[in-house]
Amino acid sequence: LRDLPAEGLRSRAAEALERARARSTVLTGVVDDDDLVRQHSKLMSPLVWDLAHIGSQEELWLVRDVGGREPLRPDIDDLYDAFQHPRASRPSLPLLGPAEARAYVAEVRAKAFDVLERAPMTGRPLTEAGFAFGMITQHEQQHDETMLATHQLRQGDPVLHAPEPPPARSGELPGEVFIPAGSFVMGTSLEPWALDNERPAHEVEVDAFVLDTVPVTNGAYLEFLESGGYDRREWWSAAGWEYRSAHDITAPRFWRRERDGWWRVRFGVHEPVPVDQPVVHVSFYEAEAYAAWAGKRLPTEAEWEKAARFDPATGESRRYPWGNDDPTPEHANLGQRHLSPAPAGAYPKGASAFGVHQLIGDVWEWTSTDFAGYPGFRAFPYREYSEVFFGPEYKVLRGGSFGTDAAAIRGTFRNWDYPIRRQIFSGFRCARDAAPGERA
Ligand code: AVJ
Ligand code: FE
Repeated sequence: LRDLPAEGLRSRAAEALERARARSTVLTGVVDDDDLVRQHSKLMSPLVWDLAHIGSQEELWLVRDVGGREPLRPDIDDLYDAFQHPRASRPSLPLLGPAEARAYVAEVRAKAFDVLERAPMTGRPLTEAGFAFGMITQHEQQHDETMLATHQLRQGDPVLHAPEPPPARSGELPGEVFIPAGSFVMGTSLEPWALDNERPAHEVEVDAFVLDTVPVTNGAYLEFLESGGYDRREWWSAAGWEYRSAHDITAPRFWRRERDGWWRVRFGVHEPVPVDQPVVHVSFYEAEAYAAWAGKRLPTEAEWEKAARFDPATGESRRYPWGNDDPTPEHANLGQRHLSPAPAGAYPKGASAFGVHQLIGDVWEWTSTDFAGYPGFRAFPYREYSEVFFGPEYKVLRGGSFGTDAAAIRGTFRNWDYPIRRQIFSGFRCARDAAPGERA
């Protein structure tokens, strides 16, 4: 991307923006207006808020800032400022209705494309290599994933459809992979559309450790559950036990015990829990309890990124587990191409240099690390993207889910959430310290 001429950057940006809009259009087009304005969960905004908020951010950054154009709707800036109104209160705001919201985002998009045709692709940090366009594309895709999570919370018949994910293709994989001690380069200073919290590249020392080859599957998780894992205090942290008890958490979100075993509801489809798929919709606290039960722990964020990016043959960190090429459907389960995680082992071509599978796509993976800035962090272009969330109350998640678009994920990408959250497409894999003298 860095070496592309301005025209190449413009067409990349245009394609990425169009793809995001096609997805937003599906997510807000398959339900009726009633559904768009309804709040499906206190944790989520009405879909119509996300839609106009997407347009509002695009107006702020592309039309006004990059383009220097006149505001279209300065009167609605506050309504769609996520910091002025918590999600729970958004349905009672005088929001744009569905038709108005659609007209607004279309009008903003037409202006943004006009700006894109003329904007220099260098000269100031915001436009360097088309950054602002990449940032707004990722913002729309992030809200698309949020809207997909809202769809999962919605009651009623299925409205989204997609082919089944591919089957496992790897045969028997080793359960764990050994990662030798040594430093590696974490984060990036080069990736042009990387967001502020992924920067700068910096060297990190990591002790030898062992990481699960694949994310924890429903089948493995069921063993924890069936062995009374949710009722055994010893597996839980103090905060985790308090959360589990206060909310009577007894299984992953959307699971139900029936006469013949465990079933789940997935985008309106009622189905037996598929044992070979990674577990999804678990909180950090459940992940932590499972890991303790398994005699393991969650990986740190640095361990996760080293396993994903470090190539011991060259000593370099790659953009993705499989190398530097952008993701294809052969590499990872991304982009809502399927409406569930794929079975463990379904993406052999996506394995990392160390042989760790499915680090990108399928499920977001909880790490044990609190969200914080890297050494030398500088908020860009606004403190409210990352910096205001730094601190011990948020845990980092890595790797993206089946609902994350390729434009919004890479080996350095960092997500974060409260440890109690599980309406997101969150799963995990376990790690452990290497035993003295161990070498897998
Ligand atoms: C990075 C997913 C935590 O959705 O809260 C969207 C992304 N920031 N609009 C979120 C984001 C501003 C953010 N996460
Ligand atoms: Fe946003």
